[in-house]
Parts: sequence; structure tokens; C-alpha cells
Amino acid sequence: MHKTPRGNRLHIGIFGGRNVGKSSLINAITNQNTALVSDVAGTTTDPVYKTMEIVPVGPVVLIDTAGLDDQGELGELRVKGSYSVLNKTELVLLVLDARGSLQTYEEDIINRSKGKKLPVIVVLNKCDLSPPNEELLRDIKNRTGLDGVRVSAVTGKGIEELKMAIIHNAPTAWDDRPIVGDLLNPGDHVILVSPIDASAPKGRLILPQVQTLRDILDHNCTASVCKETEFVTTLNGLQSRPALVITDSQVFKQVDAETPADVLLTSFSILYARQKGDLYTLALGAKAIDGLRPGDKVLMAEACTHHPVKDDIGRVKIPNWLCQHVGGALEFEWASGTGYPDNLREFSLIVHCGGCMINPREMLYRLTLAQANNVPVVNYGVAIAHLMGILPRVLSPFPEIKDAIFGPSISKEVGKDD
Ligand SMILES: Nc1nc2c(ncn2[C@@H]2O[C@H](COP(=O)(O)OP(=O)(O)OP(=O)(O)O)[C@@H](O)[C@H]2O)c(=O)[nH]1
Ligand code: SF4
Ligand SMILES: [Mg+2]
Repeated sequence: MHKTPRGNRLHIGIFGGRNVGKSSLINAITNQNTALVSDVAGTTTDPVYKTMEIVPVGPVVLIDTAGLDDQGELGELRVKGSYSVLNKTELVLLVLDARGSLQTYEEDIINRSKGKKLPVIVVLNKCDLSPPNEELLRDIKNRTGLDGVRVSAVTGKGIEELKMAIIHNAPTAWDDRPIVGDLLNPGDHVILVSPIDASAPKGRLILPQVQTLRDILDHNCTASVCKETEFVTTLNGLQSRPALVITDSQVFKQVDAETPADVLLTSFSILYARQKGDLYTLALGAKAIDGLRPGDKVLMAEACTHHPVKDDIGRVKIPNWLCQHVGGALEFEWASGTGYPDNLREFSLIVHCGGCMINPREMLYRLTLAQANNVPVVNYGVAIAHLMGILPRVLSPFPEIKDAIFGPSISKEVGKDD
């Protein structure tokens, strides 16, 4: 098992003149103080790569660069180094001091990016000091057709809007996320547990199972597929431990008990929550379920208008489980298709559907909107995992997320108790 390799991450190149706040912006986006910041022009001298999860964008590499207006012999070399970063960049953030005017080197990076068909987001920084210069706004609009995102890396204002712009401008290939393959090494073996009950379609497996199987094969790994009744036999029949067990949530309790503590276990719904959206944000949303009180408002959000069936998961089952969990009635509202209602801030929680009809980018956009309104958001699969008490274990292939949500002590306890 390994973390998302750098190649699978969205590469975001951060360019601009010296002292405009490129390194500060990295710190603001990641909410960490890792990039070196100072008021001395030319602090960043060589490209600096930072791999990280940006909530809710996902795994990225942020590339901090030296100022494009650096001077002298050494300065020219640094500028060359910055331009070479453009070759590995998939999305360009051009950072400007909002008080200044458009410089030739800034136009140059816009033109080079256009030449490479790279999306560009113009970031107008230091807006806490003064509103952007009108002439600058006009020039940017004329050259790029864009408005520029107004931020302050110091106060954090506008950073959520910038993340939304990143989601919207990220190249399409980035949407093509693996379901499970990035968690595996070639040659790994995986067991898939698929109960076949009356609700299973006749004569075939359901799409998430087929797609997971295909992803495993695409990554040169092997798989066994079994029902829960044959799980132990399948496990014992292997010559070595599987790298991962993936189960349907319905039989999680049994499979959890039968899977050795040192074998990673997750569910199809967790893998899809990660592939489609942002698992960290959703797991955080699941934790917020514990803070709900009777009478709180909960928004059940569905990404399409479908005919609810009897005992519908989003209309009946999850609302009932949530009320049982909080020990009283909650006030539910349903939104389907077009988006969120205007009164979003009134809700204590959004429970979103799995979003099978929308792409990851749109799902991420919906998660970002929830965050921008300070409303925790969870999806059906992750909410059910939490309500069943299995969330820490199904997050075991994602220790960074599990530890961030439940704390490292829970990881140890789970290992011990299992
Ligand atoms: N008021 C204000 N100051 C900022 C903002 N962003 C950065 N600064 C300040 O501007 C100075 C330069 O910030 P850096 O992040 O080091 O800028 P940089 O673009 O990385 O600079 P080089 O690495 O030298 O090219 C520092 O003193 C920051 O504190 C902002 O949004 N508002
Ligand atoms: S999970 Fe799919 S079918 Fe169900 S509401 Fe969401 S988008 Fe529609
Ligand atoms: Mg810097």
C-alpha cells in the first residue's frame, strides 16, 4: 500500500513576480505554515514541491516558484527554473499584487500558458490592503477574459472561492480518478465480498463491483470475488494475506469480525465516496452527526430527480436512522436536482446522495459550497458507515484521514480490539 503517487496528483504551478505573496498563498490554501515567507523580494529561489490534500480539491502538488521579475545573472537562472515548471503544470495560478499594474512577465506567462492550453486562474492578492486597481482589472479582463479571484493570503478572505475556481478549472483528465488502483502495488491480491440477496439484480453484478474489479485488473493486481458465506474459505485458501478486503456495507459486521486485524478492510461506498468527492470532508461531516440535537434541520440533497421507491434510502431509511441516533425528531428538507436551497446556512448538516449521475468535479463543487456556508456535509455511504459504527475500520486504508478525524489513539484501539 502507498500514498497517492505524485503522478496521480493535480499539479498546480504558482507563478508571479517577487513578493506578491506566492508562498503565503500556499500557506493559506493548505492552512499550514510550511512555505517560507518574508518581505525580502526573492525569498523563494528554486521551485519547491509540496504534495498534499487540499480539502476539498483532493491530492495535489503545489509548486512554489521564484519570482518572474528576478534580476541579475542568478536571477535569470531562477526565472528560467520557474518557466521550466510550466512543463509539468496542469493548472496555473498567476498571483498579482492587487494594487499593482499588469507587467510584461505576467502577460508572458499568460501567453505561454495559453500556448500550452493550460487553464489559468489570476489571483489578485493582498486585497486586505486595498481593493484591486481598476486599470489592472480591465487589463486582465482584456488579456484573459477573466475576472481574477480576489484574495488575501494573510486574512484568508477569498481562499474558499479560489478553491472553487481550482475545482472548476482543473483539467478533465484529473476527474479520471482511480477507484482503488492507487492504493495497490502490482501483484497485490484483493477480496471483494458481494452478498447476493433478493435485492441483487438478476444475472449480473452491480456497476460499482464491476468497475472496482476492472480498476484492480487495470493496475495489474488480482482479485477473488465471493459472497459473505464463502469469505472465510476464500481468505483461508489464499497463500498469503490479501492487500485489501472490500465489502458491501450490508455485511460489514460479519466481514469485519472475520478479517484479521492486520488486513485492511473497506467498503465499496467508501471507495466511491473518495473517488467521487472528498473522503476527508465527508468523514468530517459524519462526525458532525454526533453533534446533532432533536429539532435540528437536516438537508437531504439528491443530485438528480428520481422516483423515490418504497423505503427509499434518502427519504425514509437514513432519516429514520438519524432520528434514532440523536434520540428525537429532526426537521428534514429535501432538495433534488438543481442544487441547494438559498437558506443553506440554516441547516446543521447536509446528507448528500452518492451522486452517481454527476462527475467528481460537480460533487466537489457541492461539497465546497457546503463548506463555504459552514455546513458539514456527508454522503449516504459515509453516513451509514458512521451510523453502523464502522467508520474507523473502513477508513483503515486511509490512515491520514482516519487519524485526522478520530485521532491516532482510535487507530491503535481499532487495531487492538479487532
Ligand atoms: N497584507 C498582506 N501581505 C501579504 C499578503 N500575502 C503576502 N503578504 C506579505 O508579502 C510579503 C511577501 O510574501 P511571500 O509569500 O514571501 O511572497 P512571494 O511571492 O513568495 O515572494 P518571493 O518568494 O520573494 O518571490 C510578506 O511580507 C508577506 O507577509 C496579503 O494577502 N496581504
Ligand atoms: S445517487 Fe444517483 S440516482 Fe440517487 S439521487 Fe444521487 S444522482 Fe440520483
Ligand atoms: Mg516565495
